[in-house]
Amino acid sequence: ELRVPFIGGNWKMFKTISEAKAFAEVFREIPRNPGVRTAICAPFLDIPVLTEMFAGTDIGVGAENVHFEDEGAFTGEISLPMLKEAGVGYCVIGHSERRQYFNETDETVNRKLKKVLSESSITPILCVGENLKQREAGNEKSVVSGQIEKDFDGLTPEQAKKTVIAYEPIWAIGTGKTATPEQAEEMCGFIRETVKSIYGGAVSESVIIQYGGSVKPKNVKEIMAKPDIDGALVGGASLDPEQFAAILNYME
Ligand code: G2H
Repeated sequence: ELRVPFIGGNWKMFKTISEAKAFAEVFREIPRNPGVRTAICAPFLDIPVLTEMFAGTDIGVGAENVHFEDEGAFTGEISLPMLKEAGVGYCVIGHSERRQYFNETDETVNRKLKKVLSESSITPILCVGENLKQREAGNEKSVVSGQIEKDFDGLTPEQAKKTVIAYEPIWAIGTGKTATPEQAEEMCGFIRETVKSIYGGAVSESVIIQYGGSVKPKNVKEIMAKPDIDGALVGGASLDPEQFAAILNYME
């Protein structure tokens, strides 16, 4: 298969170290479909315990953010060398919550993407998506293609290919309002077209595009059946090991 399904968890600001450990103890023992790639993106403090608990398994560990400088007077930030030494395989970049509450812009997202792709083998998970107002005005496509163009600015085709894109309509995040599988597919297909217009078909056909926004065990199968949706980024439902495993085992 050209694109291996990839379903990631995004814990956001949930779980202390001991809670992360308790999750990992249960989660790593649950049988999972080996044909679905997975990773847990977690708060920085939880990363060491997760990499230790998941060593020797096929469960990846990711961060939820990174700074674009190596080091410096940036109180409260975490750099790429720090993530590399911690052994993370993934890093969420540009989540809508960071864009909304922490001043993340397409420019900082672009700098972070370039940094991660040029100086590490960490897989970035780039989040894009429109808000309710933009969708109601019929602007969702121009908003999302604008984000892709700016966030990918200056990336080589090889770098673009390695980037996982998560389409997360902001109006469907943590609201219990899922985009319909048709709406999600339409936008993921449009994202693939946008990538094609910049980098050509070889890149667009191999780039992994996830859908994110209230993905649950009950709706994942229908979402994953869509041809341009290669995976999911799961927030709330990734906090419970049984629920997250049920999502990963959507084919059963
Ligand atoms: C969207 C998603 C995970 P949730 O932010 O990135 O969260 O599944 O809770 O809507």
